[in-house]
Amino acid sequence: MNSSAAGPAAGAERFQPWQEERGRAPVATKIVVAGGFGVGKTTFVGSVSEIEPLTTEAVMTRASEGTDDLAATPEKTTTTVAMDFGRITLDADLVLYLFGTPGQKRFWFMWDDLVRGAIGAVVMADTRRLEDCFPALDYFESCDLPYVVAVNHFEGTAYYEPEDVREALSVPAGIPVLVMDARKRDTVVDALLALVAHALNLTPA
Ligand SMILES: Nc1nc2c(ncn2[C@@H]2O[C@H](COP(=O)(O)OP(=O)(O)O)[C@@H](O)[C@H]2O)c(=O)[nH]1
Ligand SMILES: [Mg+2]
Repeated sequence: MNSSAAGPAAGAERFQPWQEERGRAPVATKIVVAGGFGVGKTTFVGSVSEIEPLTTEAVMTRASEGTDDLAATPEKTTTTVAMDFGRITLDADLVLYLFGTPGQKRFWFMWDDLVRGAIGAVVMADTRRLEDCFPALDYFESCDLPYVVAVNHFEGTAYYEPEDVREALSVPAGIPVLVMDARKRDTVVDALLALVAHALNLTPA
């Protein structure tokens, strides 16, 4: 008979209530995760995604050595060729789809498509090379997309207070700046909650 009736099929426990109850439509939102090469975007999406994150990491070849800046992350041997994609259910009815931007300049043409329909963006920053997130900050300022700045603090590196980072990046007051660790789920969730709250604040009721 139906042998699977005895219990959930393997993997079924990963289904969310909104996936199983007919007639229940979650609010699905799109969020962009941006920042310089090696700042931790793929790690960020991977830490919280409840689906196997779709990532298009490719082993870096000598061909990209001159193109991708490896000075700060010499241990990095893969690179995101196109983008990361993941999903997280924050609340029973709030589902976030995360889209990591490709960091390299040669993929910037994709950004206009990527931000379409997004409610906001997380701009990741590494205090060892803050300037890497300027293009993302400029981009979201210019298209008026709500964003928060998430400093991915690599342990063993100097710690800077959010307000110091705000000043260094000239991030306007009112835009959340927080320090997190892309490998720690709870801090990634905090960054996403800060963005959702910030985006809702900016949306006229
Ligand atoms: N120590 C430490 N390593 C990290 C952290 N976030 C990312 N990494 C590592 O830094 C490298 C670059 O991260 P990745 O997510 O691939 O960066 P991306 O290019 O922005 O997608 C990887 O080897 C990660 O494992 C962090 O918070 N602390
Ligand atoms: Mg990546």
